[in-house]
Amino acid sequence: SPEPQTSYSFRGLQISSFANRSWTRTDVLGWLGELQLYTWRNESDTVGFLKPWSQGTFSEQQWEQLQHTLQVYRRSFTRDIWEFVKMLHLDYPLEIQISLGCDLLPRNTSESFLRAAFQGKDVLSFQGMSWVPAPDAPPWSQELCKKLNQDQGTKETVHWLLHDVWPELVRGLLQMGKSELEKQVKPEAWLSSGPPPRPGHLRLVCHVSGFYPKPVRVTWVRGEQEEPGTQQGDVMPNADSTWYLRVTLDVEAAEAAGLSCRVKHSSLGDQDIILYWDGNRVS
Ligand code: ELG
Repeated sequence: SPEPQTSYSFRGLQISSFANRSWTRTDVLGWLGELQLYTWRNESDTVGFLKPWSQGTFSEQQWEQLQHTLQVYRRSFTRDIWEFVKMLHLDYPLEIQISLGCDLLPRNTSESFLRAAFQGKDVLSFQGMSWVPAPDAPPWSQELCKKLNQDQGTKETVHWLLHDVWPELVRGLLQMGKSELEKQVKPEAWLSSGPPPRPGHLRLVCHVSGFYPKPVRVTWVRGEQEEPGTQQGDVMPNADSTWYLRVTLDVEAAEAAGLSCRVKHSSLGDQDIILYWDGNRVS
């Protein structure tokens, strides 16, 4: 059955839109696993906390320093892009997406990355101590990296953020947010029939709702045997930050008796939920 989540990945996502020579905005989101912890909208000078523990174990002063670094970065980034666009003769509008991440690994190690996309396609990443063009990136990406690589100070700052600041922030977040991150909520499950796929057939629907965290396994089984043809839906969000999933199976009406829906989720331990299809039900 799905294990309780033991490793968490931090993701920072930057979305920058440049509509023309003067209109631009940059928004940033920060996620730990499936929880959003930060929002930094273009209109705001400061990074917003979405959880009471978003500061992790950083002191007020450490957080101020990090925020200041990010403020300088956002201003400089915008200026940089305006300059690149002139230098490389690129056309507006343009969309730049930057994603950076940090995964804590066993034995106190961590792995980080930063990559950027231009018009939805990878253009460059930060590797070790330098900017590297993405495979298949446009030729100007070489030129861009060469230019970026001349700024030793910025490379050091990026390295420091990726390899020192972020892992330390994430460690503190795991500590301060422990109870929320390890929260377990049991699913409820029920059966219904959907619109018959064709005459003489039934569509059995197994609904599973209200569970947390997201990983779940729902199958239609006959005895212990998993039924082929099970259709997994997408896991959908409920409004109360739990999840919902439906799993359907089309069968000949005569075959429906003896089928059951089995739900495995970390909150249930080994006690899977098993719901039996009632062959006599009126659908
Ligand atoms: N440097 C000021 O990413 C995602 C976190 C990056 C944090 C970088 C922080 C460093 C910084 O803000 C800018 O540098 C000057 O001041 C520094 C001290 O504050 C140092 O003294 C430094 O030596 C000095 O030059 C600097 O202007 C930097 O270039 C800002 C943007 C860096 C950056 N660029 C970037 C561009 C990243 C990904 C992709 C792209 C281009 C995408 C495609 C374009 C068409």
